[in-house]
Amino acid sequence: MKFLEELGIKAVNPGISTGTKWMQGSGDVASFSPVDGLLIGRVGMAGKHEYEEVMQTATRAFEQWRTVPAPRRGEVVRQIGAALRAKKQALGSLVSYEMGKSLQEGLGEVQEMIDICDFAVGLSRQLYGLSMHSERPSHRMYEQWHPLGIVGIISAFNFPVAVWSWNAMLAMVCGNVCVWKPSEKTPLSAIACQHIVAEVLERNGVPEGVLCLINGGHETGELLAADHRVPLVSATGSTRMGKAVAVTVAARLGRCLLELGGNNAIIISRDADLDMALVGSLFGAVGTAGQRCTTTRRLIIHESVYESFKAKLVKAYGQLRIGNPLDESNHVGPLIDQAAVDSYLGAINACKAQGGRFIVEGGVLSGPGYESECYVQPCIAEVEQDYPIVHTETFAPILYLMKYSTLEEAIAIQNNVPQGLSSAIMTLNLREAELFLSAAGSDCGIANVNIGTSGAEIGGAFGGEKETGGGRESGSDAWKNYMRRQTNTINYGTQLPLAQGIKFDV
Ligand code: UN1
Repeated sequence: MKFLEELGIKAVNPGISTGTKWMQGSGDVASFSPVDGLLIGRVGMAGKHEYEEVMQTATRAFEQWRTVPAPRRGEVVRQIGAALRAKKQALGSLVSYEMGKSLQEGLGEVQEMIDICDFAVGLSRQLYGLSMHSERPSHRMYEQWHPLGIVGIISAFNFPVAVWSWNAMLAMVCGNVCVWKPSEKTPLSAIACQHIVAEVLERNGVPEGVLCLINGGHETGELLAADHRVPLVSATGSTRMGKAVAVTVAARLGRCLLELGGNNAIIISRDADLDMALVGSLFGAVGTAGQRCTTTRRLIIHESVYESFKAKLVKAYGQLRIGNPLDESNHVGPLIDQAAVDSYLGAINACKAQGGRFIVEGGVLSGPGYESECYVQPCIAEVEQDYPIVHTETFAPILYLMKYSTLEEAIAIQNNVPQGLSSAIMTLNLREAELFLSAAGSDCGIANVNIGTSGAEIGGAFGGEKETGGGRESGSDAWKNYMRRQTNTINYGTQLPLAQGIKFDV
């Protein structure tokens, strides 16, 4: 395939890099495409030796990189953005082929990378601290932000490149160095990114160790979490993984930035524009084959519009085209692998056992075009809010419908799950919208009005509460997570008065 060549992907690829230099690594992992089931390439995996080599190189690189002025660091990120623009089509195609999302979404993911580069470049001339008024004469007090050191980035298969860039581009302008452990399910997309940035690093004489890539198994993630040389571990993935990382990092009082599971709902009010609600629900539920952490998993629908909206939804599901995501006429691609198909089937069975009624049946698709056996039918079940399955995140296109009569009840249902990432209300009623956004409303990190739950812009802080982990990445002031705050008090007078008026004369 032409895009593989353009991105420097070979049949066998070294899996570890400190920037421009590569190490093969010991064993290897094979990356199969869920699109057609074919082997795309093999990738070397890090053992303890390569891990140590990377950490030592990164430690040395930090000593230099932290002294480079932030706008200079921003200039390197600007060039990374330009390199990504040039490779957008190829990288978007690889993401689509290796992960299985539609080409439009693959390209959209690369666009998020480009956008965060632009954002980080602007930030590189800001990173503002505050100044305060000292209570003492001839004193000045302010705060400034310094880089942390090595930032460990653990990313998931569903956004195999964008989530890395949200972390790495911010961390980099802040003066940190990064060690990225991508998902074992999408190692080639990560390698392609590393090739793209390597050229920029080389051209700018950026020290080896500033942007490192370390393909490895879960033990590599465990090493990062336990390593006292890594002051911040930013991890995206399941709540189970996040809890394990959090415990290990907390035991050494390191910092974590967690972006974990979601169980996102849209409330569809009787005052909703139902056509708009349909578009938001449909893309939210079946886009990326239900494998976004922001995927719409629950619809909480007002009883007066329940039947009419259900009919619209069922009709729209009937028109979905499921197939090769690189073919732009298809809406839904495959799940990532067999394990994902198994958990999809498991959730459907559990839902039925708990009393769920499927109004659009699920199932695994077979026949020409579906040889990888990873293509599934997006499905819809009518449920009660207290079914255990409705409180679980299944990374697949299964949508649960529930009915409500008062908005307070709908908000309670929406909040009554362990996860707290994204939420939305579809309404043209101002009172409803404002109640939903108020302190008595949604308990999620993201709450939208007349927009679905997925597809957040990079300019906002991205992340959620409760079992979603509490972290915020990407826009707004998320950069502060990648820096340490220092409070400075300077005395330019001839006396040394103590704070709080304390006298200490001898
Ligand atoms: C994720 O699924 O891990 O809001 C990230 C969205 C995307 C990011 C999702 N911008 O759906």
